[in-house]
Amino acid sequence: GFGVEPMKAHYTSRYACLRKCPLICPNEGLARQLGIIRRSRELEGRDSSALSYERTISVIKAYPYILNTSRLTEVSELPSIGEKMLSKITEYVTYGKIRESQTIEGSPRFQSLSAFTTVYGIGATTARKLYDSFGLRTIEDLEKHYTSNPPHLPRDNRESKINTPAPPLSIKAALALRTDLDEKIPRAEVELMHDIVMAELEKLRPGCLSTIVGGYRRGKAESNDVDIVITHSTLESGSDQVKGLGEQLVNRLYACGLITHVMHLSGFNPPDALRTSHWDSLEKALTVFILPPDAAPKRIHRRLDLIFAAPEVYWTAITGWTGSKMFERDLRLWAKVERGLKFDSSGITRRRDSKQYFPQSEKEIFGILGLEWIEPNLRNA
Ligand code: DCP
Ligand code: MG
Repeated sequence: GFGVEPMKAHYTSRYACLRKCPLICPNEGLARQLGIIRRSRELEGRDSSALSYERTISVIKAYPYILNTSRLTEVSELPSIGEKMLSKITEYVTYGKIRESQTIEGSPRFQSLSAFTTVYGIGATTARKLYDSFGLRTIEDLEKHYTSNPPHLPRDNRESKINTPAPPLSIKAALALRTDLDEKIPRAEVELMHDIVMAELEKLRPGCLSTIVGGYRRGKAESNDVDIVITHSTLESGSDQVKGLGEQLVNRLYACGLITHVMHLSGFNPPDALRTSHWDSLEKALTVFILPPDAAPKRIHRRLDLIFAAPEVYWTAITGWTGSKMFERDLRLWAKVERGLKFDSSGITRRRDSKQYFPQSEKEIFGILGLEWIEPNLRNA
């Protein structure tokens, strides 16, 4: 550490990593309405406006009181809440709804773009192209388009370099899996998937350690995918051992029918549209998983992300993949601006002399960063 007291968390902090943010907040309705505008900005490619909304929503989610007119002055003094955001909040507090959110929700364009981006591999840019240049409006239009025009697919993941026998997820395949991948994963199934993956890994390499991260670790009742960080005490960093373990596990899971597709397998970052958030240099496999026939009455394809880390960076990997995205973004920002440190899932480095830290617990990570420890359940910024 720095010999200084860690900064105390408070809902008025500028940094999401210093705000305790529960899964369900007292102002969910407002957060939801603002979320519609944020989503629309994102779909329209207005990224900086989308980020402003995201920041405001994050601050609202940490605000511990039910908002009403008498609290508007206090809210106007919270970080990230400028005049425009305050007027939307005032509108919500006064009328119980925000006109712009309602207009967006009812707009056919918003509905089409939202539907298109539920297909894995179709990001906002591709969705707009399909809508504007190809005149597509519905998922059925999309199905026709991708069946009749295979050589001209405006795919966001066309650069994927796959080095396993498992097939990549083409837009056509993603369309077929859309209803599956759209279904949320209950916690019990997240745990079952984890146990099945780890049982296979145990046969390959006994004694691996793993943690389920992502929304599951933050307490979400249902997840969109399963994220697992994996290490082994004997893995040497800087060698090809971590990469090798990842490839072996993916090959094995594919061979026994548990993995059906591999969208990405490497320490390099995938093409932009696969993920919009920050990327680290850890080995990762982004896959589609299906439970074995005897494990589930109803088998649904699920998104499964496996992250492989050397033991030194196991805990930074866990912290970096627990999220939320906003919490992670501000963890990096805080470390850089306030502490002269570079934080990401693959480690912590002091900028002035490149000194590296290898914390062995999450509490140690928060200590090095000079932050009060916040439990995963309260990282839903
Ligand atoms: N993450 C990050 N930087 C990376 C990789 C991941 O900040 N290089 C974080 C963001 C997410 C978490 O890791 O909080 C996992 O990403 P998901 O997209 O899976 O999101 P969640 O798990 O939070 O929610 P869900 O999967 O239910 O949508
Ligand atoms: Mg997840």
